Amino acid sequence: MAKTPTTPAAKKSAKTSAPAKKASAAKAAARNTDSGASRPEPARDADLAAQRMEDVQATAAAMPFNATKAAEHGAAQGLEPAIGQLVTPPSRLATGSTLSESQAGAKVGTQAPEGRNATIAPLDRVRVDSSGQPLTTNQGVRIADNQNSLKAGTRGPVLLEDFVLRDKITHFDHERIPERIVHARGSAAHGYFESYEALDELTMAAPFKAAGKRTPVFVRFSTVAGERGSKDTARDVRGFAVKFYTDEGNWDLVGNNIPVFFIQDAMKFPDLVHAVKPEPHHQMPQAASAHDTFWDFVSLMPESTHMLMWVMSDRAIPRSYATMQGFGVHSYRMVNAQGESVFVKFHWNPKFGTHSLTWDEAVKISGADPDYHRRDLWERIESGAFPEYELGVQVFTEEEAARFSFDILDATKIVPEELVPVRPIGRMVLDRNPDNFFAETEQVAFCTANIIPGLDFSNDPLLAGRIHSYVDTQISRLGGPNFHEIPINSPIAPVHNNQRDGMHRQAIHRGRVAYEPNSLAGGCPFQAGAAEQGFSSVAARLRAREDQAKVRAKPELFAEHYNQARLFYESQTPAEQAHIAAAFRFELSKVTVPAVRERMVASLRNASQELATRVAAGLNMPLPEPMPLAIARVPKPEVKRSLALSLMARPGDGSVAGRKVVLLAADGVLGEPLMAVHQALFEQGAVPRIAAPRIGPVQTADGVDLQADVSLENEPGFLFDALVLPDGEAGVDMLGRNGHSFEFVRDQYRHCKPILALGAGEGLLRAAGVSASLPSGAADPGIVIDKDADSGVEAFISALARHRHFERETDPPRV
Ligand code: HDE
Repeated sequence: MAKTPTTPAAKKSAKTSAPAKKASAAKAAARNTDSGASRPEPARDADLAAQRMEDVQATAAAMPFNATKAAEHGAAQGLEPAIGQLVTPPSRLATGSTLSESQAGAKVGTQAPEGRNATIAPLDRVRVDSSGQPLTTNQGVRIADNQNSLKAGTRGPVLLEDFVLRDKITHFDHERIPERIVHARGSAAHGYFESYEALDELTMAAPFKAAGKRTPVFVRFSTVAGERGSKDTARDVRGFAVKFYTDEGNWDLVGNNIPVFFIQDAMKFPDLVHAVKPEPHHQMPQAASAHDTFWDFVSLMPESTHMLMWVMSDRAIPRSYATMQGFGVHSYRMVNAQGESVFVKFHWNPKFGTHSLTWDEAVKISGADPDYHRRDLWERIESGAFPEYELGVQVFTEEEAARFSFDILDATKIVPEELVPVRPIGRMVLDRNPDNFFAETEQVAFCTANIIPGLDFSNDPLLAGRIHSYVDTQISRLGGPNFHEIPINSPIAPVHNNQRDGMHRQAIHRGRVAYEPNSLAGGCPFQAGAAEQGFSSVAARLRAREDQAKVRAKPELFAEHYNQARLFYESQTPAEQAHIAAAFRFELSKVTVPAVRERMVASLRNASQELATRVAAGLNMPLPEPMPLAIARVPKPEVKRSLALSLMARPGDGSVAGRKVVLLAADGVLGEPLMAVHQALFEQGAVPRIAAPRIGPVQTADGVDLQADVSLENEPGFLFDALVLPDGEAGVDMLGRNGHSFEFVRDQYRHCKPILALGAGEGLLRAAGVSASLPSGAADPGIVIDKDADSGVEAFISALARHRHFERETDPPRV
């Protein structure tokens, strides 16, 4: 029973009106976090809590039932998913986490601008510049003394309370993260992709929506087998991974510089990697396939033969990341707005041409400069010789694919360009180096699963394994599931979902709703459906020729292992074929078990009798019987020779931009002609460097001011693309008394690179035992002798543009 009010305050309240009582009841109720009235009373006035309660009720009530539930069922919905149900709340109060978000502060700000996720946006939001700033701890406390730890007396023990020391050392102790399982060694750059045209008929993918449209990219190049600190010039496949930050989400095209792979099914990937990595008992050799376990494995896996041809070719020792091709490897799909799809294979073709090293050169470089490719990429970008690649696609239909003599789901096969030409669709320019290697290059996480509307996968079983593997591996490498929020990985497209928590979460989600369907957030974030360009998988799939039962087996055509290995070998120039034979000879000679060697040569017989014979002769062993084939009836290949497969098919745009040329000097050389060559090279975008016995001033015979920026010992000659020998008797004489000079000349010669000899400099050629004539007796086009030291530079620059002069090559080398 209600008591009669007795106090004056109680008496006053008893006199207030009924609506006022209701309002205050509603206001009081609105201040609780549990249990609400069965029907909340409206109490709108200036009371925020009550307003929120009312607006929440209105938002939820606008969704009396799940109106899209019915549309979740049936095949038709799978093709055209419905858009999620959403209502607009009467105010933002309804969806906020807290009424106190209006309390502004220097740290908290106020509230998230509507519909915004601040963890995406240009990287400027996380760049740090410390100019003019005092040193602080990670908590922002200024550090008075960064030299001494806190001690009890100058000679006393260090105190545990020294949080400044502990802040510094603790962070340092955890600076390293696990390296990538494969592709640990890499280098990366920012740039953009520019579409040549709108590709509406093929795809609705964002980067291809209009001619000239630019999409930011981050590209990481890598070797596969070596550890993070291993040499760049190992014989290995190179990773070519491109992250497109499109306005419809991130698309990662995670490819290699070789268009095929060793294996056909993800099930074999750990075996392959265990076989090629350093042998587990003694952890040798580093970054090399020339050892027993690799050749044991691949000789038992004849499907790897095609890939082996590429890996034993000069493709596996590129001159620069800027001079190698890239490939998506698998067949992918492009899908247009009408839902029609075609198969595509992606190709990146370098503007500067495809140039490689020679093996002897690669081995020497790995000692003198293990960062050779990393340095080259960095220096090219710093000097404006931006690496550029044209993107092309081979487009073919499901019906065409069904008629090919090989299976397009088999990653050990290419689609020859003679069968399906490459259509250029855009270009990519790498024009900005990262600010910080760790934050960007090391923390970038590529994933084949990152695709966007307009693209889709094929049923390639190798690709399927990759779609799983890449995200999975980052969870331990980058320490949890929120690596997509690390700035280099975050998209520029908006990110809104109900995923929450996990290690190192950055986003602070506003509101209490983290599920869908919901009515309390007005249904947001809502299912995009087909109408809002949500990603839908292509319904059409290559129909399996067998029945649809679950099965662990390969399609029949996967059993054909040699047609394309043969195609590759027979499409090479004689010099390239000789390099392939020499590489097999070298690698197999490193094997300690003769049976493995024999097995590999037996397999090679099926690809090329001629190659197998050469390799066997090189290993001083009899030719073994050919390995039995895994297929009963070998399909006839459509193409027997494909010029596109030779490195020589892409000499480049004729420029010498980014090429490094060394000009030898010593006291007594003539400075004038040397500097004329220097200037001509520099004007063409090449990078000339003056090398002398010691760095610093060179006393030239003609008084020209010359400074050596390289010494003969600190940058050996094989690091350069070309060599210039100076004029001036006294200087040449001095160089002739320095053994390093001969190494410069001999290495340049042996590696088939151009040499320009100015005037008396010709004497150094002779002294080093180098002939200006080819073995055939004709003049060597890569050796320019400029007797008067005034006219040879043009011929030299065009010899440099050609890169290598294999006409002079002999096996074994003459010099
Ligand atoms: Fe990878 N690969 N891979 N791979 N791969 C990785 O992912 C994997 C394959 C390639 O610069 C890992 O983030 C499986 C083919 C590149 O960060 C890992 C299979 C091709 C990069 C992984 C393959 C590639 C990787 C290691 C067989 C060429 C470096 C760290 C099913 C088309 C990306 C990481 C970068 C890296 C798995 C085969 C290219 C372990 C399971 C084929 C360029 O997830």
